[in-house]
Amino acid sequence: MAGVNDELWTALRRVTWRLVGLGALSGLLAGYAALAVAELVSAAVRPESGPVVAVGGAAIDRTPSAVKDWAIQEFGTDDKLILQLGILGVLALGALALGVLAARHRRLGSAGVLLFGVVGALAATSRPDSTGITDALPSLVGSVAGAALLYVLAGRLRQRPVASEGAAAREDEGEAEGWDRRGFVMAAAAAVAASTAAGLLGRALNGSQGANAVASRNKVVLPAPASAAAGVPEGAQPRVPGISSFVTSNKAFYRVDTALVVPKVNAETWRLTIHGKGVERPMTLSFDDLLRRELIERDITLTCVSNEVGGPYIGNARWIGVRLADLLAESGVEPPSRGGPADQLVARSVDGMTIGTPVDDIMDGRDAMLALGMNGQPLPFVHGFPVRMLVPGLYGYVSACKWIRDIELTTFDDYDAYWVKRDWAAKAPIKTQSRIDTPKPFARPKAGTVMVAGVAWAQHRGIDKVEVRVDDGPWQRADLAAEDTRDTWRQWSFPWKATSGGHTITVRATDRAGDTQTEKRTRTIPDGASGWHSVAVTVD
Ligand SMILES: Nc1nc2c(c(=O)[nH]1)N[C@H]1C(S)=C(S)[C@@H](COP(=O)(O)O)O[C@H]1N2
Ligand SMILES: [Mo]
Repeated sequence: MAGVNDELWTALRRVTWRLVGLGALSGLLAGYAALAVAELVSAAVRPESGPVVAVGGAAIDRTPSAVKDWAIQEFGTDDKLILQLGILGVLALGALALGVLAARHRRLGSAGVLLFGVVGALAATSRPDSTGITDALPSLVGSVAGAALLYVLAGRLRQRPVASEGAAAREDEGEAEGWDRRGFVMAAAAAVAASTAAGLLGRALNGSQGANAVASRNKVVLPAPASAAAGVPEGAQPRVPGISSFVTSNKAFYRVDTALVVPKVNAETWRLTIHGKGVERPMTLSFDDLLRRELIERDITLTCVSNEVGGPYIGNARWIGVRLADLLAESGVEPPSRGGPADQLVARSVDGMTIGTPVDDIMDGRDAMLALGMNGQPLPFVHGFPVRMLVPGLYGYVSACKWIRDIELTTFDDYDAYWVKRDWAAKAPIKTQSRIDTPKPFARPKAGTVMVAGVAWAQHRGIDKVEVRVDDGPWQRADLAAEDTRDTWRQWSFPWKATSGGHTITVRATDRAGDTQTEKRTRTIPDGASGWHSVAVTVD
C-alpha cells in the first residue's frame, strides 16, 4: 500500500509543479508578449501611449501632491525610474498569478490579461496629452496578444487521456504524463522570438521618431541676440571652494517635470498658437518665425516650488529668446491693469502640461520670454526643446512651460492649470531664500578661518543683504558678491573664525524691498517653502 501511495504522491507533485511552475512561466511569457506588442503598436500611435508610460503618467496625475513632493525629495529625478520599475514589478507579479490561474482555468487566466489591457487603455486615454481613443490601442492589442498566448500555452499544460494518444507520441516524456510538452516548448519558443522581434522593432521605430527631432536640433543655429546680456560682472563668483557656480551648466541644471518619456519635438514641424480672450489677431508661429524675430539674451535664475529650504532645485542660465510681451502686444492683448479681459495666460505643452501665469506679470516690463537657447545651445530636450517659457520672479510651475505648443489667454476664474487642480497656489512669486553651500552638513573643518558661502535669491526683486549667525550669536553681515541682475541669484561668503566644538550656522537674506526671510518654516505646498537654512558642523 505504501508503494502505491508514494507513486501517487510523486505523480501529484509532478502535476502541481507543472501547473504552478510552467503556469507561472506561461504568465510571464504572456506579459512579455503583451508589452512587446504594445511597444510595436505604440510606435504606430504615439510613443507616450505605451502601457507602462501611460499607467505611470496616470499615476503621476493622480498622486496626491504630498506624496509626489515626498517622491521628488526622496528620489529626485530618479523618481520616474523608480515609478516605472514599480509598475513593471506589479505587472510581473500579476502575470505570474494569472499564469498559475490559467493553468487550471484557462479562460479565466486569459481574461485576466485582458483586464490589465483595459486598465492600460483607460490610463492612456485619461492622460491630459491624450490625442484620442487611438491611445487605447497599444494596451488593448498587446493584451489580446498576451491573452491569446496564455490560452495556447495553458492548453499545452492540460491533462490529456493518455490512452487516446498514439504510440509514437508516447516517446515524448510529457505526452507520457498526459500533456503536450513538445507543443508547449515550441509555442513558448516561437512566442519569445516573435515578441522580441516585435519589441525591438517597436523600440527602433519609436527611436527613429526621436531621430527627426534630434536632427532638427542639430541643425539649429542660434542668431546673435539683438539685445545681448551684459557680461556676468567680475566678482559675481567668489573663489570659495564648494560654492555653487554662478552659471549652472546645462548638464548640472536641475530637472523637474511629469514627463516619463522626454518629448522629442521636431522643430521643423513644431508650431505655437496664440489665441483666446482679448486676442485680436491670433497667431501661429513656426520655430523659424521665432528665430527671425528680435532676440534677447538674459541671465535668469529658475527655481522650483518643490525646493525645500536648503534644497537643490534652483539653477541659473543664460537664455536666448523672444520677448513674450511683444508677441502678446502684437496680437492685440492688453494686460488687465490696462483693461484687458484676460488675467491669466495658460501655456500648454506637447505632453499635456498646463501652466498658468498672470498676464500682468508677463507684460510689466520684465524679461518674460519664449526661450530657444540655454547657455549658448539650443534648449536640451529635457529642458524643453524647441521652445519653453520663462518669467523671471515666478516659480517654474507657474511660468516655465517646457515643450510649449499653445498659449491661451483666459482668466483665473475660468481655468485652473495642472498643479492648481492639485492644490498648489494659482499665483506663486518666488520667495526670498538663501542657502549655505559650504561647509556641508556634518563637515569637520579645522579651527581657524572657515569660509562659509552660498547663494541667495529673490528673483526680480534682488538681494540686498545676507546675514550669518553662528549658534545663538548675533547676525553678522556676509560679503555679497557682485550682482548680475535682480533676476539672478547672488553668491555670498563669510569668513568665520571657527572655534573647536559643535556649531550650527544659519543664514538669512533680505531682498531689495527690505523684507527679511521669515524664520517660520513652511512646507513647499502650496506656494513654496519658507524658513532659514542651517548647517551643523563639528570644528576640530
Ligand atoms: N511641459 C512641462 N513643463 C514644465 C514642467 C512639466 O512638468 N512639464 N514642470 C515645471 C516645473 S515644476 C519647473 S520647476 C520647471 C523646471 O524646469 P527645468 O526642468 O528645465 O529645470 O519646468 C516647468 N515646466
Ligand atoms: Mo517646479
